[in-house]
Amino acid sequence: MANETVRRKRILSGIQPTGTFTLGNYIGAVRNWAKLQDEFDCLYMVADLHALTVRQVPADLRKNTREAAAMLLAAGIDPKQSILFVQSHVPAHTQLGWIATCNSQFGELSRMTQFKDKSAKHPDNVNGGLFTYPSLMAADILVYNADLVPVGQDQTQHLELARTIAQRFNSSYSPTFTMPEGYITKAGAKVMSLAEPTRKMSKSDPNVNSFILMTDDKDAILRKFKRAVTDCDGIVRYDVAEKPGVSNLMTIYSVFTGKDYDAITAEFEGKGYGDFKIAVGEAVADGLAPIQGEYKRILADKAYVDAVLAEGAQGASRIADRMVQKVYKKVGLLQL
Ligand code: ATP
Ligand code: LTN
Repeated sequence: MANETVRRKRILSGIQPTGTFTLGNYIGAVRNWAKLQDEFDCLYMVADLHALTVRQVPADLRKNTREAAAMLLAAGIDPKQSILFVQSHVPAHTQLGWIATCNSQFGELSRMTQFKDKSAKHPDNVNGGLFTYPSLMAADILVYNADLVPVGQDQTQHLELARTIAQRFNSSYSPTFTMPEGYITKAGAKVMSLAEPTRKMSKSDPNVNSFILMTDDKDAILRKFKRAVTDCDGIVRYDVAEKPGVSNLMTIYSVFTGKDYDAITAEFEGKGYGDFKIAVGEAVADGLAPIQGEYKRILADKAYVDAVLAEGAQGASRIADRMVQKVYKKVGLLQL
């Protein structure tokens, strides 16, 4: 990290190791993380503690955590520039998490749509962690005094709570936490399911045709786009309300080719959705190929990945431990 007299803005973000990343994770979050490294001091974490809010098979969670780290490296996170770590390796998160929970209101947590969605999806496991998840996420951010948090649109409500907690703590005690801002790019903040384009693309969707995985090969990518739900008017035009499926494909195509929506409409004028879908599939497959190559190479060297994570945990702890001490003192916990 650069050591400058004026502190660069700090960035923190996280992703859960609940499975292989989707194209939604990549476009909405991870793709931007790499780009921000030159301008900001960045901390990126694999949020394994958050993953425990739904049941996990221990061996799978371990594997997914290392794979998630490898994928972040493959997608361009440079450990020489940024701090890459696993959430559970930095105890300060849970330490500040408790303080954040005690500064979160029951009503605020009850209103969280992710809590409502996930409780509906797992009615047999509506656990306390699922409920207080946003307080832990607030601690993830506040423990580093992060200025910016690059995430997809679905995280805005959680970010708002982090701001509420920061504000509440600062006015109850004394100015302590930086007010974090969301960093949400316009295009691709919410990539939709290919099967149900009014719902978010999600790696935990049971329908494998609803998402593209970062590890999908070209055949799978082309096949999934070919099956993507569109509409029947046959015109490639951006209109989220009337044409959510086509608009979603246009967003994806735009991200991978740099073309704007008007140019895409012009490109496919007079052609059917068949040609359009093939073009989207090819652009995505070509765009993901280098990342997939890197991913394979990096994952083959587990010792390297683990060394990056060990160093990352140290770097992150250095910053976060200081904040926990400061906060513990302010709230009146006895210091010896
Ligand atoms: P799960 O299905 O397990 O809930 P998820 O696919 O929603 O997971 P997360 O780990 O919760 O993924 O999200 C990691 C990051 O990816 C977050 O910043 C989130 O906003 C972003 N993200 C997830 N899905 C999408 C999507 N469909 N479009 C844009 N961004 C997304
Ligand atoms: N809640 C996020 C993952 C996450 C995160 C964070 C994102 C955990 N802690 C801190 C940004 C900042 C998710 O489910 N997508």
